[in-house]
Amino acid sequence: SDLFEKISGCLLEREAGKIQGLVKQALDAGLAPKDILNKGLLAGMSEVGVLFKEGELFVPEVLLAAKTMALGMETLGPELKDGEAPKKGKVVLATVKGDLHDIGIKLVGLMLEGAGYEVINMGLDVPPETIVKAVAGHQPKILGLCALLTTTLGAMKDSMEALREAGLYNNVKVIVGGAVVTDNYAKDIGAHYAADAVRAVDLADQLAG
Ligand code: B1M
Repeated sequence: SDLFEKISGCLLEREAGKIQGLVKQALDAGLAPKDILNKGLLAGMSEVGVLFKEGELFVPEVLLAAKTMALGMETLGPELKDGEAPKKGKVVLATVKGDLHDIGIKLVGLMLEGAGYEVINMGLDVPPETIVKAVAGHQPKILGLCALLTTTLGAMKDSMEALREAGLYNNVKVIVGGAVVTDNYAKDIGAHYAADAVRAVDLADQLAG
């Protein structure tokens, strides 16, 4: 459908005012929410990433693209949930200290909610001590951590160490993800790795079950 192209184009052009109308149009046209996400929003964001890397887009433009993406996800979010999912327990999510990328973790949160988890998203740039407090306070089954920068991987490890020091490591299963995270890195720091939001839900189901 050319609506997918219009949606990804809207992200590239950073037309924040138009995205919600387009997503709604796609939903009304009967397109599957998952396709709207993958072929529209995520396809657009990945092109933005390429242009950013090549130096053709700059931070303020990418921020606007991210804002556009967030608005699109707001409209799409309720449609990604399948109404009567069973209640599966709590998940605490955070993007680690120093890292200002929060679109991926929001997406992971949406999918987990859709699958029946109660999601507490602590947002971005969350220091280890705040993560520890959230785990102690909410006692979630799962803690999900996200890092998108090579320079913030260390903060992910620090968060795991803080969890151990607080004696909470054995109380919660930790899932980590984000562009720079690998399966090996996850193992090194004592966590489980999910490559994308769909796999994060599968893994949560395995670990929480
Ligand atoms: Co930044 N940025 N950025 N950026 N940015 C990247 C990550 C980068 C790869 C771009 C590039 O160079 N090609 C690069 C990192 C390189 C590296 O370190 N290896 C980069 C850089 C360098 C930077 C700055 C340093 C740029 C600068 O200032 N010079 C700066 C750092 C700021 C900081 O964090 N301290 C910066 C800033 C920004 C913005 C603020 C402008 C903006 C973020 C806005 C926001 O999030 N609110 C931004 C964006 C948007 C991007 C790109 C273009 C897109 C990221 C995104 O939202 N993707 C990105 C390029 C790229 O990734 N190709 C880039 C869509 C999202 C759905 O995907 O987050 O990967 P993602 O999530 C995926 C999976 O990773 C996984 O599931 C999701 C999909 O299913 N996943 C998990 C994520 N979290 C998970 C957790 C899980 C499981 C799976 O379990 C808990």
